[in-house]
Amino acid sequence: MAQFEEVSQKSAIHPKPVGLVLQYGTAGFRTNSKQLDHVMFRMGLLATLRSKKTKATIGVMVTASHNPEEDNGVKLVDPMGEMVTPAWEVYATQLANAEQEELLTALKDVIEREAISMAQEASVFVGKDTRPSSDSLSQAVLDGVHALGGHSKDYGLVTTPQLHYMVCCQNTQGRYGEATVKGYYRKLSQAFIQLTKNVPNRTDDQKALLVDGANGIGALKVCEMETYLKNELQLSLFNDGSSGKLNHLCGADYVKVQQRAPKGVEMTAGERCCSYDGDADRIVYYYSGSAGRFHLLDGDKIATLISTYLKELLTQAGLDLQIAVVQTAYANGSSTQYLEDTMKVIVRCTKTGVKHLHHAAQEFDIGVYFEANGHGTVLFSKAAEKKIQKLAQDSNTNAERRRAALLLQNTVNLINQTVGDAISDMLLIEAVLAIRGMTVQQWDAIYTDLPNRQLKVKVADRRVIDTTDAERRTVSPAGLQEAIDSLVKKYRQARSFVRPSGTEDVVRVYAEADTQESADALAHEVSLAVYRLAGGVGEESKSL
Ligand code: G16
Repeated sequence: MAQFEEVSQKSAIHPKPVGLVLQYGTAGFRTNSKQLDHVMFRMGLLATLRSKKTKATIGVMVTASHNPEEDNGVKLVDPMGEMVTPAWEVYATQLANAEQEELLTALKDVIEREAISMAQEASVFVGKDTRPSSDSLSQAVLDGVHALGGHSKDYGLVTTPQLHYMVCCQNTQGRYGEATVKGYYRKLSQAFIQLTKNVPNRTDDQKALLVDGANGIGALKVCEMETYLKNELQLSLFNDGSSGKLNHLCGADYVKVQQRAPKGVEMTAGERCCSYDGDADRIVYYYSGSAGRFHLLDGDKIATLISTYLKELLTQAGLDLQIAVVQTAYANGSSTQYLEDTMKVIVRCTKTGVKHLHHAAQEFDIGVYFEANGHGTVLFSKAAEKKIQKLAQDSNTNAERRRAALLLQNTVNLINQTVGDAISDMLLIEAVLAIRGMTVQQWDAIYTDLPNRQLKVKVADRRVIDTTDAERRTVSPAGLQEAIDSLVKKYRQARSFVRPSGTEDVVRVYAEADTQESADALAHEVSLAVYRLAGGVGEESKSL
């Protein structure tokens, strides 16, 4: 077939280094950008096959998100804007790792196993972040799409959640929104203005927010959006990419892991600040207390704020919809306790990776999911959306119920339900704080985090660590879980777990306890156990 000849010829321009094997990680392939050209070409091929199979548009985002600038990676987006289905992750791995002369066989194998009609048209949307390597790597994706005769739309520089949004808009024939960046700005800003317009006496101070753009794509995009917000939000942007390096000493991951303010953000006591990550799918908030103490409001605090707000509106609207919060093992113990015991909402724990949280959240009328690192969103079932809409349009209902239903309706419109979205989450948080008349300090005071610490350990092969129970316990290497258990017993209110990262070549260690000293000591001791029992290399442990 001519298509296969074309693939053969074009793949020679994107050759695979012999013997290189890459794993499909937490959010796709991710490694040094120099190793990724062939992977990108092949993901272009795979996205085209996935499009033929689903008869829908598929997305490919070139980004390594929170990783350092020299890395890159790829995220695949399924028809409704969600991460690609796990069965196809297996194909992605097979294609990425097939030696040059085996590529066609691997490709034909996918076609056969999925019974794909090659006559079917295909459409792929492509986006990229601001890394220097993203230009040529996204071109490699496009080459892959075209080699199999697929149609492509290159959105160029967009945030990851913007690309997810475009795919969903396209496949819902515009019902979710218009598949353009302007359409995205218009939908979100209109919802934000609707939500905040009736809030009395919002002062300039209340409208002010400091934003750390991580020197990445989020900085560019939030600037573009600002005019649409009509001064209802007054942003001061730092780390806008004009001088600093992507994610270096800034961005959501740095702030969360280091528990300190990013470089370059000039904040005064009590000012609300937030940080995006490198592709703007995560956000964390923070402020400096009166004694100069740094206060972090991470994904857990965001989930609590949003679920409290939604629960209150549901009660006011008299709507009987089940609300649940989905977290991972990284969720601070205090947040889980508050959600279960005080708020009385259902809490679920899944493995790390938004695909797992997203899936679990789909089981409820309203599923709020957030990883502690700030990656998350809210999902509304179709039935829940219909009930909200019906009530919002019902002129016979009483004013209070109707007001609550209208707020819920605009909240649905403000949320990017396809994936975590720093810009959409930021607008939602700002709207909730305004509507509830809350300061960042009041939000922070909802519950007090248990002191915690995250470390990274380098091991020869992180796959030696195998976990169970949503990554809260290890099953291998032998003796590691026992070692963790006995270390945890030494401290009060303590918990610790380890897991291999799916985005970096490290093992992650998490510990929490009643004091910061104890959390630090526990994390350190657990790191040493990992180093000893899981084949540590180089420095024993480090926090970045
Ligand atoms: C990705 C995933 C997140 C995950 C993070 C860290 O985020 O989308 O779900 O929490 O990696 O994963 P790991 O601990 O396995 O390295 P991002 O923002 O880097 O794409």
